[in-house]
Amino acid sequence: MDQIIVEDLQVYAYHGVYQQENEKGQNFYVSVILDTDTRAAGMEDDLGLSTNYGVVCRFLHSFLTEHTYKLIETAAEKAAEALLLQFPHVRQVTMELKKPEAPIPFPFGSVSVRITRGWRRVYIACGSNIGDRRVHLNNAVDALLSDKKCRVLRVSDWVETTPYGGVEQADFLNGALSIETLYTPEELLEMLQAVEKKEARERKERWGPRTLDLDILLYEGSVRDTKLLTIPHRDMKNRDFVLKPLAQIAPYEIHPILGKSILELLEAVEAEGEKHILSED
Ligand code: A4P
Ligand code: MG
Repeated sequence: MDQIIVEDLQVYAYHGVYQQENEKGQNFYVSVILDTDTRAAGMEDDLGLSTNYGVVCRFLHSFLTEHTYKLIETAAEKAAEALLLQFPHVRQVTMELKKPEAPIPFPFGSVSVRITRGWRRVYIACGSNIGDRRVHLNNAVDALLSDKKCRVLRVSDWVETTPYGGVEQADFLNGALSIETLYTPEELLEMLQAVEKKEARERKERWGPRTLDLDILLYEGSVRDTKLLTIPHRDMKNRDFVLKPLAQIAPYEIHPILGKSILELLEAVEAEGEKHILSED
């Protein structure tokens, strides 16, 4: 991806653990690498199609002087997030915040933190089989739409499906969404669980009935398997009710472990897997 780079913008600010630093202040130097597509602006010679680096510098300068944090880690974290929320064409930012006058009792060049943060593409499965299922699913979409750290890109049609997993229960309404998010996978899981909770989800029985289930299917090519999270979703390849809506919004997305597209996985389950789809919305 193209980059716009600012090096060592000087900002007199008040970040520090010591009270004296917060009162007297000192010089900080901030560098940013903005990942953003500059092609259209470059071809048209039109600043309106790009991200104005002058405005970025003014924004960073104001942000770092108007807020005071103990740690440069926090100052960088908050400034990077504010920048990503403020400038819609910036997909990722690498920020280095230097503190050359840091209170270190030895001669040194500078001390700094460097972090990379950005919008990550995520696919989410949603399902409901209690109450007004359509309302629960729509409320989930609305919750994501109103969260500033998420941008909803696409929402599939809802599909009516028979229960999978052997528990006798009512039919489901299922769907899939694509979003871009600033949340890490763990933060996103926590946020989705809060949305489930708001829809009065009770966790009783594994694979049992639920007002709303929100599962992370894919998180920007990431693979992880911890006690809390398995990404990609452990069982997605066996579920037509996940793959069918997902194929509608992301047919050529590649499963990072199986190395197959969502469309290929759907075709495989349609050919020889369990069939749970009753009708499309
Ligand atoms: N967890 C691990 N990985 C993930 C992930 N990628 N996304 C952990 C979300 N959560 C993940 O989930 C249990 C724990 O899984 C979470 O605390 C999280 O740390 P849960 O939602 O609390 O419990 P659950 O719903 O009983 O388990 P799970 O795994 O979500 O159930 P499934 O496998 O989704 O099955 N039939 C049809 N037709 N349509 C359905 O939507 N859904 C289920 C639920 C069964 N049959 C169905 C459907
Ligand atoms: Mg779940």
